Amino acid sequence: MSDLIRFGVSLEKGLLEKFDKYIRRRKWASRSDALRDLIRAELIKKEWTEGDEVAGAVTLIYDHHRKDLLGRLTDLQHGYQRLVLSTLHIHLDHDHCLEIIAVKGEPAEIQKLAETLRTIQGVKHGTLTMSATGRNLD
Ligand code: NI
Repeated sequence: MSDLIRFGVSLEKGLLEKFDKYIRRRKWASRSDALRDLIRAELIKKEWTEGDEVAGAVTLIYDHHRKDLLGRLTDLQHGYQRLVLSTLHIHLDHDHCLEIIAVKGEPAEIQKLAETLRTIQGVKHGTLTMSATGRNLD
């Protein structure tokens, strides 16, 4: 574990009250925990714009009856094999599938893959969860 360093933070009273309210609502145990998570969130944002390797997940909801779409999705994942770590397919109901594609690699390439996947005809919703490899977060 990294060495912990204590430091003082000066904030406007009103801003601190808002921050404490936010901390309670988000169920953080302390200001330190909240600051740590918020700093990491900012570092992750930076990794997605300036870094060379990130990790995340593409989540897709699509029409199960579109057999052409299934083929296209699989072809794309084979094409981007270096980025795709694993895929979880869930049959949501009679008509819908949920697919979670775990990805790791160069940020711009992952965003391109996510954009390509979520704009396939028949995909009803697609999101990219932008996370990190975890290496640069402490
Ligand atoms: Ni399915």
